[in-house]
Amino acid sequence: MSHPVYKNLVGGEWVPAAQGRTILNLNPADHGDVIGAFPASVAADVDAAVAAARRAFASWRLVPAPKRAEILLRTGTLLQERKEKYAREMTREMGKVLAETRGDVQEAIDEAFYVAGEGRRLYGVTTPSELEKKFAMSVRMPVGVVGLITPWNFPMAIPSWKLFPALVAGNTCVIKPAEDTPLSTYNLVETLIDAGLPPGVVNIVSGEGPEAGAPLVEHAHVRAISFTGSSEVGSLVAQRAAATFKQVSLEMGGKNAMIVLDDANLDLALDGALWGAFGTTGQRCTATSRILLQKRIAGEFTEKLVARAKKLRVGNGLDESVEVGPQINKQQIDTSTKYADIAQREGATLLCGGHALCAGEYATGTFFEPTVFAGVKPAMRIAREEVFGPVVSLLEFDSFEEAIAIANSIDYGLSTALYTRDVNRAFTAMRDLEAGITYINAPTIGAEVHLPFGGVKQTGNGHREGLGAIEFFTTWKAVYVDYSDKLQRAQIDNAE
Ligand code: UN1
Repeated sequence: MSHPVYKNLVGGEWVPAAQGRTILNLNPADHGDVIGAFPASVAADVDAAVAAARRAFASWRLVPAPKRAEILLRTGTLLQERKEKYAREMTREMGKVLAETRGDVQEAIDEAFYVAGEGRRLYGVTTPSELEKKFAMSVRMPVGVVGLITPWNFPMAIPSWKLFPALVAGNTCVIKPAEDTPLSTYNLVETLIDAGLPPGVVNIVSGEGPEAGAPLVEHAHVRAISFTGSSEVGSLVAQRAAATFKQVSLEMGGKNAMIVLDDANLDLALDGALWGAFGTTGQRCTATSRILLQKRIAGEFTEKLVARAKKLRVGNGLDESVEVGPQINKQQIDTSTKYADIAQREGATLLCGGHALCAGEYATGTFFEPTVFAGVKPAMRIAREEVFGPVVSLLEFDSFEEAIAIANSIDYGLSTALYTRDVNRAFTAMRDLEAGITYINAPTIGAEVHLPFGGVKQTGNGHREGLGAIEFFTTWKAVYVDYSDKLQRAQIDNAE
C-alpha cells in the first residue's frame, strides 16, 4: 500500500534527508496502517536547517513582537478549525483516544492564544541610575537559533509550548520531533506557515535522537536547547550542550504520587486515580504512578479501583467507546512487561493486568493491560522508577507526615496530588511536597498552559515551560543612556 512521503523543512523548502533514508510512522493500534515515511536525518541535514534558521533570524528578530504575535493568534484560530482533523491524525500516529488528542490540539490552541498576548508584553524593567541624567533599563532580546527536541506523548501540545514562546520572543527554530509521532509537528508547522510565518523561521529536521538530535545539541550556532524526554537522555543533552555553553531547558521523568487521606471524598479520588494512572495509557510524565492510601480506607479504595481498572475498555483510540489506547511501540510494551516482572519479584501483589494484550483485535498493535500492584513498599523499584505505561502502584501509610515523606522519597519531582477535606493538611502538603506541581482534590495530570510547568530534582534543571518559557527564550540586555553630555564614571564620580 502506498503512503505519503514527508521531507524536512529547511528555509521554507521541503527537502529529503541527505542520506535519503526514511522512518515509517506506524499506527500503534494497527501496524498495517502506515501514516507515512519521514526523513531519517543526519548531521548534514541539521547543518542546513541551522544555517537557514540563522539567515531567517536576521529579519525575524526585527519584526515587531506584536506582529510576530499576530501570526500566533491566527495559528490558534486555524488550529480551532483543524482541531478534529489533526486530533484524528494524532490518534492514528500516537494511539491515545480521540478525547485526549482533541485535548492535545486544544492545548496548542490555548498556548497560541496565551503566547500571542505576550507580543504586547515581553516586559522589561527600568530602574533609576545612580548617576544624574542617565537612564537605565533592561530589555528582553531573543536568544538566536534555538533547537527544540520533543517527545511522542504530547505530539502537538509540547511542540507548541516550545515553538510559540520561542517565536514571539524573536528566535528562529529547528525542531526535531519524536520519530514515533512527527506528523503532528508537521501539522502544527503547516498551520504556522498558513498563518503567515516567513520561510526559515521554523525548520523541521525529522529523525532519531543519536543521528539528528545530537548534532542539533552540539551545533555551534544553536544558542539554546529545549528538550522534553527521559532523564537519561536529558543528562546527555545537558552534557553535550555544555561544550558550547548553550542554555538548556530540560523537562524529564516523573514518579508522581497521589495521596488519599481517610477523610477524602473516595469516589472523587477514585475517578482521579483512574484518570491519572490510565489516561494516555499512563504515558504522561505527569501520570499518577503511585497511589498512597491511608490504612483505614486502603481496603475499600483498592477493591473499587481494581474493579474499575478491570472494566476499562482498551483498544484503538479512534473508536469512541475505547478508554485506554495502545502504548506507543514495542519498546514501551517491553518496559511495562519488565516492570511488571520486577514488581512481582520484589514482592508486590499483582491485582490486575500485568501483561501485553496480543490476541484478537490486539494482534495488530502494542497494547498493555491496565495494571495495579498492591503491597508496594517505598524502597521497591516499582515505587521509584518511571514506567511510562498503564501500571500503578498502591502503597499504604499511617500518618499524613509519613505520606509526605514517602511521596518525597524519590529522585523525581514533577507532579503530586492530595485528596482530603482538611484545609490545614492541604496547605501543609502544598508547602512540603517536593514537586513542581501540586494538585488538591484533583489527579496529577491536567496542567494548564499559563502556569509554570516543570519539576524539581531529576525531573528538570530549574526552567519552566508555560509561565517560565519567555524567561528561557529571551536573554536580558542592560541599556544605559547618558544624557548629561559629559563622561560620568559609575562607582567613582558619584562616590563619597
Ligand atoms: C507530559 O506528560 O509530558 O499536565 C505533559 C498534563 C498535560 C501535559 C503533560 N497537560 O498532564
